[in-house]
Amino acid sequence: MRDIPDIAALVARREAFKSLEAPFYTAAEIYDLDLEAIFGKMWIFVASDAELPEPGDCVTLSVGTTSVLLLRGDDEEVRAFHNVCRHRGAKLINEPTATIGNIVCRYHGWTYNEDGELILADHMGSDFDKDCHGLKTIHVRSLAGLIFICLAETPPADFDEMARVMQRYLAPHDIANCKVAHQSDLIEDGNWKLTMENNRECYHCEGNHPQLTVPLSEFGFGFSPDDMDERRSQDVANYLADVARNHAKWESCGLPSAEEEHLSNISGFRTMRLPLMWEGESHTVDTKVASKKLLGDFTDPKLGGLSFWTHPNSWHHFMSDHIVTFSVLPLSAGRTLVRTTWLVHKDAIEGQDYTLDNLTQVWRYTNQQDADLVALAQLGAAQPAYEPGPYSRYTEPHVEAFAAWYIARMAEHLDTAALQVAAQ
Ligand code: 3BY
Ligand code: FES
Ligand code: FE
Repeated sequence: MRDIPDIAALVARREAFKSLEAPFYTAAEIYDLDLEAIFGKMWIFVASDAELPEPGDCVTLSVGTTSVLLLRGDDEEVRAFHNVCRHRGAKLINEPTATIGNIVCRYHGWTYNEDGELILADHMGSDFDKDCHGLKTIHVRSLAGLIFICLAETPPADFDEMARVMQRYLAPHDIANCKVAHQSDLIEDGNWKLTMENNRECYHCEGNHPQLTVPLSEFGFGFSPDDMDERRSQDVANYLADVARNHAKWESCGLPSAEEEHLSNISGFRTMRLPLMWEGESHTVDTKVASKKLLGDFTDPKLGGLSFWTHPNSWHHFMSDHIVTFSVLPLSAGRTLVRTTWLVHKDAIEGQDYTLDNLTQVWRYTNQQDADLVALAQLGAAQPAYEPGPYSRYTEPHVEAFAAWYIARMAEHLDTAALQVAAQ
């Protein structure tokens, strides 16, 4: 057994542009702290509006040890509650999805309305105060139909900045008029940070994702200047000219496309719209749209791919015909849930406008390939020979942005925790 040095010391001595020390990936103590410092404090992407389209629709999910209940009310707003009865604590909704009127606890029938107020509790006597026993609420925000929650009492205020920038990028894809075509839960045998790090680079793409049309330029070009022979320089120049042409075209029809990078914000994020490889229309194996019913008011299938990445746990790809959202939720130090959801226009008919196989193929394959890579990284991090290795400045700048962001949040959390102890 290796000793785990003091977590504060590990945080303080992290070297920039190197992967993290092993305990960050393997130690149960750091996993517990991640749940407190990151998943307990930051805005976490958990679902989209399309997953609970009607009043009464519920989605439940676990963020670490916390079970969260999302419920759409009669006013169409989504509310989030701790999924725990205020009587003797039974879990209220035990299914991943449900459609309900009020929230009724199965144990002794305590009943809560859509605002979480306790409205019925038999046999509690006339002096019992229902008002003190409402469900505990959780902060929730919808960003153009992407639902984020924050378990902290006071959530990071800079969500507003992300919402302000992203609203106009996402709105044209009209999530409100999408439905879920398919959702998959993949459990990766790796720490959640390895899942995120893997997602923030495409250094591994050429060798591992043969069917992926995501352009390398989303992640930086992936070439160091020393690797740029004449053919590559020409390819990059042609690609940049193509990007400029497409951006001008898309912007002129109301589709924001320019890169926005705010990865050192507390609610850190990045977005850009890029042409797909091979003159593609969508993330499909033949690169054509997967669904004949285009989203929103779109008439042109060739709108590239708008990608949106958020710290600490999500990424999304928006095409002309479908949207794919990814939510990363930690299960233990060495296990992580990646929930992928494919959205199509709500009027698209399966078998007629799209087939599930064609719609999901690229990301089914790619996710499995990424899961295999994450598992290898986890196996390596647990070995005695592992030591933090160097990130490429050219292909892994966003991996560094994620790691630096994570370390900064941990440092803040440990500082606050130390101050709280000192004040006691
Ligand atoms: O999984 C992703 O979204 C990224 C893009 C390509 C592969 N992967 C690192
Ligand atoms: Fe819910 Fe008793 S635990 S009603
Ligand atoms: Fe990948």
